[in-house]
Amino acid sequence: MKDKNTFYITTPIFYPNANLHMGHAYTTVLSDIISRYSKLTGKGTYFLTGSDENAEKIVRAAKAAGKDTVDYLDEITGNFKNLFSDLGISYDQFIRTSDKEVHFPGAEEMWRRLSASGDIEKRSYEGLYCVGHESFVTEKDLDEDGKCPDHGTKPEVVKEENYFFKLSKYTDKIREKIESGELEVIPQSRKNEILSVLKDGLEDVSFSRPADKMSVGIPVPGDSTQKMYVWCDALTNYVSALGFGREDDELFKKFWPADVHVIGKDILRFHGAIWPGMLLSAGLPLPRKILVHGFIKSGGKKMSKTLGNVIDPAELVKEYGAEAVRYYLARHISPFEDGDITLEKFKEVYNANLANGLGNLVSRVMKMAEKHVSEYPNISESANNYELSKGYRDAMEEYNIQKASDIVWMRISKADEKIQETQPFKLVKTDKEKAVQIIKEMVIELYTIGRMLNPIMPETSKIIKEAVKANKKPDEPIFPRK
Ligand code: ME8
Repeated sequence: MKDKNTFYITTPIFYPNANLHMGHAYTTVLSDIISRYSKLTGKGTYFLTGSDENAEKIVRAAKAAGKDTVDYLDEITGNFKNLFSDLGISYDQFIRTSDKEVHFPGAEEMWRRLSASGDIEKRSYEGLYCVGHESFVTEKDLDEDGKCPDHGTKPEVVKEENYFFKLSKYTDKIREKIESGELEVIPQSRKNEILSVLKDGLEDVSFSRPADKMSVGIPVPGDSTQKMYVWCDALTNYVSALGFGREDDELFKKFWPADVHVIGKDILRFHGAIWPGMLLSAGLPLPRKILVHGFIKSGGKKMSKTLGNVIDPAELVKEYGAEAVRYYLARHISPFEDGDITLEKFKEVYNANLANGLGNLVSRVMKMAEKHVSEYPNISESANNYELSKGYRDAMEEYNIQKASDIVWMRISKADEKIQETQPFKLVKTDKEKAVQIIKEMVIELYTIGRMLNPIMPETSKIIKEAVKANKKPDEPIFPRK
């Protein structure tokens, strides 16, 4: 039985057919903030991310790059990890679904369970397969030229023998779980969306492909002529990473079910329908929540190489630093709706809210403290008691990172206003005692701001707390003007 004081959070496993872009960075930073917050509240927290490697599109991308698939995968997943490290992502595990020791046993065990429940059946199938989506599509999903509107390519006509997963029989149960909130889909608009899919009834899904047509993939247990459909094995990563299907399954016992799967709106159907269906069939508990965020655009348009509006998170980190990128994603993108980023907007908010707002406050307050206060104020902080303002905690617990960040910046502006109003740097000449008292209060407020920033901007939080403890202004501006 899972302990209440544990917390398991996941991101989607990303396809390593190209480097990660701003959208992937968003999902991961959002999850990292939630995970860090959970750790600060004293919960035993496990944060999983990784890469989805048994997909046909990866083999094609490797070919196009003139590289061997394994080398290509190592290179791209290496880039993923470098970006995560640059962004200060503190994951506990990075799962690679090509890992035969970590992932395969769980995927095989899942298959065996679905099969034992009588939910796997061989059928002959004819359909349209979009490699971009790694999914069968129907005519109504295509544009007037018969192309996939998301990928601009014609799907392949596939006629073959497949194993099917009898998802249709779970429609009602899944709907019940989502309606009752036992499986919570956040926000409400996404809950409505998945409920309307469920209302139409779910169709059975093709869950395998002939092995000779697939260069990668996990062989179907008991039938080596077939390989598992990539989404069947990909979704299972959330349990295989914890040891499901292996002997060393302590993490699985400790952390499953997931407290929250963080995903983008593009993969809601997989997580809100197929995954719960698989878990019900396998006799496993369902995740508690699915947090579905929107898409990030640039200047109101989808980021695309042709439009030249793609923003590379690695480049942005190089220019402004990870903390600034985390700031932007936390405060200027809603976790529940589509968001937007342009280089102009980034620079503008960087200068206004980091160079001026926060950076300026830190140097003003610490300059006064260094000069006029002889010892740093007595600040107590217990690690397991993340007692900060209720509004902030509620926002964090609702995963409303944007609101939590707004609350921090509201305090930053209030602190600025207080300095303007009380002018302790002048008051010190006429009423030293009062001035010192105000400066001490400002230092304590700065420390609280530093603590609130911990999950959002961990390095900045550390710098602020250290400055307060040393009673010293940081040598360099934390956020130099750009
Ligand atoms: O779908 N804005 O992987 P993927 C915000 N391997 N987020 C975005 C985004 C954008 N413009 N574009 C992508 C897959 N994302 C599967 C997942 S999980 C068992 C398997 C984010 O590499 C968002 O989280 O295509 C989206 O759901 C995910 O990247 C898709 O990543």
